[in-house]
Amino acid sequence: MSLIRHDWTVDEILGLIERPFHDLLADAHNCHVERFAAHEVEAAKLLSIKTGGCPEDCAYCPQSAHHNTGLTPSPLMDTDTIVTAAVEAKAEGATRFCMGAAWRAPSDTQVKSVAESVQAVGELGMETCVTLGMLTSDQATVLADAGLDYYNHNLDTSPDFYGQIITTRTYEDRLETLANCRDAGIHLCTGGIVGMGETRRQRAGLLAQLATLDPHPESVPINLLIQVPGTPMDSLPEFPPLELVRTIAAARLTMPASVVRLSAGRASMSEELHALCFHAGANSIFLGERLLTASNNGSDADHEILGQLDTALRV
Ligand code: SAM
Ligand code: DTB
Ligand code: SF4
Repeated sequence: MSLIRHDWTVDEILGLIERPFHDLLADAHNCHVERFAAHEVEAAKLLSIKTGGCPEDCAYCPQSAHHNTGLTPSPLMDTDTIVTAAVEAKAEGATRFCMGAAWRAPSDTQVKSVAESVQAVGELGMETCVTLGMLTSDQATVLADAGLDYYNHNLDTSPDFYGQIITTRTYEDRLETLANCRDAGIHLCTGGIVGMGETRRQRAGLLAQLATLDPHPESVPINLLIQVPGTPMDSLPEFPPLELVRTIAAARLTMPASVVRLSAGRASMSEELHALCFHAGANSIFLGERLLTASNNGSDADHEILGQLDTALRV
């Protein structure tokens, strides 16, 4: 059984990413099947509960008020509307419901309102996840008391590339929010984005940050940048698909017990790329036509792909 380690270095992870492709994939797959069923993926469903108008300047994000992406902002949804969407998500096969808000940091009143929704969604028998921006420890406790299972807060990239992507909040701020959630007893969902022009070493740098958290994040989303017109990242070169596979394999090998989610960007991925990512250790997806604001693969395409791979949604 592969060891759970928290002392990974950037060089060591870069060495993994650069291994001969088939050796890397074989090791990652063997590591995957030690702890997970190879023919099963977790299904989560996203809902944007507060959309757009965000004061942060994240260069990739269609919801930042700094970019003109033509998005119509909308205020925080009420609990009834959220629960209706969660009931639908459950019927589609999702076991986790993830609620996302385009905030830099919520107010205590906003956290209280989201906590009510978390409790109501939890009562449906679904796992709950929210992503609301920076949280204080008191706010994390309010959400934990409402039964929140996961908090999603991505590190996004390596510390040395981060400043080129976001200037309105620091890497340290992000680590502090993660620590506040961990201390409140909430599981962590944290990962990043590939395809933003980072180097291989910087992808290794992101994984090194995640894999030296102790304990490891329970859930690690790997997003492929969706290039949204109107953001400063709307005309970058296409990310080489096999680099995504290498990144997922390295995530699997460095965090053997974590669920690795093939997150944003699946709508532009071929069946073959999906297959390689699952083989390399990805075992979670977002279901449905929409992520927060961007398009997702859609259930027909997903049924087709999962069927061909003899893979089922985890129930
Ligand atoms: N505002 C909160 C925050 O940033 O912490 C929560 C919502 S934010 C949209 C959640 C995550 O979505 C970001 O951290 C980023 O990793 C991912 N994301 C946003 N736009 C993306 C894009 N165009 N392509 C890929 N991932 C994206
Ligand atoms: C994560 O890592 N990816 C999801 C979720 N966590 C919140 C969000 C992807 C957002 C893609 C762009 C959009 O839909 O606006
Ligand atoms: Fe705001 Fe989150 Fe988008 Fe950054 S990623 S602009 S914090 S919604």
